[in-house]
Amino acid sequence: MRPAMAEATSSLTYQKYVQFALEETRKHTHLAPSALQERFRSLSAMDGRTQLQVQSFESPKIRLLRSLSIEGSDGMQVLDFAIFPRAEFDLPIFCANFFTTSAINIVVLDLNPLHDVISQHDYKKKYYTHLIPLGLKYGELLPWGGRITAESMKFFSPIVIWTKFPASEQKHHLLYSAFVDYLKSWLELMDRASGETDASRIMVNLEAQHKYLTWRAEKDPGHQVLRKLVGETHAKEIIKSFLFSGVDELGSRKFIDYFPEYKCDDGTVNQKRSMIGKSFQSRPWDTQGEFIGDSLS
Ligand code: BLA
Repeated sequence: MRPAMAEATSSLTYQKYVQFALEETRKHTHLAPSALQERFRSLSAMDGRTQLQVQSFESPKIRLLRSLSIEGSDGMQVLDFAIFPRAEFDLPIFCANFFTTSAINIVVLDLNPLHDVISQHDYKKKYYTHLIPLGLKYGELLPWGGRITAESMKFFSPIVIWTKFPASEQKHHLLYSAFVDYLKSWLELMDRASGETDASRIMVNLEAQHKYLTWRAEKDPGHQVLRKLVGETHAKEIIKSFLFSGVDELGSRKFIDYFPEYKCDDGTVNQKRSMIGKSFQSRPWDTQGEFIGDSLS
């Protein structure tokens, strides 16, 4: 039996989120295990104690639903859960990234837009306008987490939940219900989505998803933690072949091709997270979901 203290610190677990997500998604579609599942099933941390768990599936409209959850021996809990649509669909990318230690929770929950929601009004109307009230509700309960880079903002939607909070059971209840509501909303969008047949529009979707994967595979703030847990080589493999699977297959453009401002004189990628250097300290959308922040370039 585990000692009482261990039970107490493990009372928060993101497994519950993953279980809900899989059960709920199965009400809408058939989930077939992805080939990645077998390959990444037995991940283990170098400390011999931290647990890493992965899940990965696909369906007729979903190219990849994948989840990585981590339970550290020191109370660290991580969830990186995403759903990537197939290229025939311009659906948003479902994104839940939660990083928890005994001191702090860092949370991003969003339906990340595949296309620009500031300039492309039709895209915003198609997927977000009806969800603005939901975003406002949770935006108040889980307030803006403070300075965020313009680069990240470009990948966020008007309903993004970006928040930070110290350990709090009440906030975790809220976070769980936000996760439930956002996932249900995404699944309804998926139900309604019909596949694109125009080859050029499929290409545009494909490229947008590839750009997203390229960004996150290079710049995601979680990489450092993963490196510490499983070592440089395994971390790279998890990032490229599991979390952001498709980055080497869906397109041939490289990070510098999409984000040339990061190119150093010697051709390597600048290690800074932000080149634009702007930060958004408060929610840059108004209650109608209109962008009211500084320009993102
Ligand atoms: C911090 N994670 C952050 C921050 C954001 C995100 C915005 C705040 C720091 C910043 O502004 O860069 C998440 N950023 C995102 C997401 C997108 C984005 C989802 O641009 C999507 C486009 N986080 C994880 C995982 C781990 C993790 C799997 O998702 C660990 C394995 C850790 N995130 C983590 C840590 C920090 C963080 C440790 C704080 C440290 C830091 O900022 O470097």
